[in-house]
Amino acid sequence: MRVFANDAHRAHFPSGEIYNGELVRPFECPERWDHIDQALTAAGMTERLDAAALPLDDLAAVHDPAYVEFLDDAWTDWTAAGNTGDMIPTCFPARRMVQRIPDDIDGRLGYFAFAAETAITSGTWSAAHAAASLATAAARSTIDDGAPSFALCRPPGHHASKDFFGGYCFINNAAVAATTMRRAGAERVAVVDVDFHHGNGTQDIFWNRRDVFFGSVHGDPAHEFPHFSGFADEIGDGDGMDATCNRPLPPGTDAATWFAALDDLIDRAHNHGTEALVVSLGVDTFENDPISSFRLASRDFFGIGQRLAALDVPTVYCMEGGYAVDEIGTNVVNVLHGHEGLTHLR
Ligand code: 7XA
Ligand code: ZN
Repeated sequence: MRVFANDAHRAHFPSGEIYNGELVRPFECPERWDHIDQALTAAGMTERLDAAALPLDDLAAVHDPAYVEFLDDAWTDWTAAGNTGDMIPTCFPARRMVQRIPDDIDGRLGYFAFAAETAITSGTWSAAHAAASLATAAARSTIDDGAPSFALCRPPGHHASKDFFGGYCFINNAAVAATTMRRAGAERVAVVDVDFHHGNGTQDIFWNRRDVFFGSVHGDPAHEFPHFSGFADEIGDGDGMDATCNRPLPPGTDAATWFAALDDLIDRAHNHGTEALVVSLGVDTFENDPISSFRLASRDFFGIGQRLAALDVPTVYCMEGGYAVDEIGTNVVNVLHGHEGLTHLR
């Protein structure tokens, strides 16, 4: 497994996250990356491949240019307005309000956000841009020779939509990887999202597209974040009708039920004619994850990689969520080992 990773992610670490009515240390923290990095090394995956900075114009296939420009300028505009703390959105364009980009930076912050737990800091844009660059490089290398890759993206990406951020995500790394694979010649690409949370951003980006299948197994939005996306009756629209497949599952779901849903998604991806695969790899389905409620054990993560490898197409894994920091590395390595047919238990 080729690993694409660099230290650029460290520039992004907000000082707090609003969680259950309190300002807490963010669950999405740099130590997550460190533990994955260490586990990869311990498992013999010692090489780290870097990526050239992705030209901003290349993001236009995934994100609205006005949104990219907002992210690029956000910290400068925020501090120019006299602010010194992190950028936390607090005012959003809800139903029947005017959907117009405000002049004021506080207004623009709410316009381009969908949730308030995710703050922007001085280094957020450079880290998010670097993560998308890693996803691009991983996708290119995998399309070039067919060998699987893992992009150790931080911040994650699957909640980032065409024009809004939230859920710890700013640029949709998986969508950028899928677009790279399409441009490199794969006629049909699938994004399979195994994170505990629904990948609302990826779904939105490919909603009307037939060439990119999106399948997700996740916590039922009736109970779980992102609350307003990921229901089973969301199936795409227009040319993309039936190219989106959601399998929401209830809190407490066990491994057997979860894997039955994953098998279903993989069948759907296969029947869609998938020639290349992007995996939104969240490991917050783990039984001890602090903000999620599924019950996969560490040994179960092998089965994810094994099943996805059975699709037998060029595959790139993009890191998404997972907050049980002590076990995150083992769980990620188990997926990657499963993909490579290595099944010894860790
Ligand atoms: O996959 N997405 C995540 O892991 C982030 C979920 C953010 C939840 C915030 C709930 N207050
Ligand atoms: Zn998640």
